[in-house]
Amino acid sequence: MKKLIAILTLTVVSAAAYGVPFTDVFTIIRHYSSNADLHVYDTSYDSANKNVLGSVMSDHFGMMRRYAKLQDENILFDCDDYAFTFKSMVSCYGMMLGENYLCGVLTVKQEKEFAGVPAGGYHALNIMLVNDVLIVVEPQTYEYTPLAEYPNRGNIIGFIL
Ligand SMILES: [Ca+2]
Repeated sequence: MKKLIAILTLTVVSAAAYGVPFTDVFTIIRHYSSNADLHVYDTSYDSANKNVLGSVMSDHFGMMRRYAKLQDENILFDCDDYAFTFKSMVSCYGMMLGENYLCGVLTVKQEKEFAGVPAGGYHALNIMLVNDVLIVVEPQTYEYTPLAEYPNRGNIIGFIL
């Protein structure tokens, strides 16, 4: 048992040191969303942890609140803008911490309700690698779930990583 723990620890450490090859990410995404368009811009990615995720959410929420105060309503700032600004915030944390965190924008045919967003029409939200698990994040409510359990995983149109 001790040996198994040591091997598992080494596996996690080596994944953290060298990153996750984009081909592995490709394979996982393809497993759940076989028809989605995939746009991948890096050869490998690092996994964030829950602390980074929490900090990104807190900073993103603060930024949204700060700029929303400047205008009563802007209907053009919608789901895609929330998703791209969230992705940008993750990139800023990656720059600060010297990591290449995986965070992408995904577009989906919203056939089922998720994280407070009702079914119907099309939607944009985020995918992120946290503790070596791909999760789907709703950047308007900050709820998230593993891609494996995301109710619209079969209706994803595209990913920009
Ligand atoms: Ca928009």
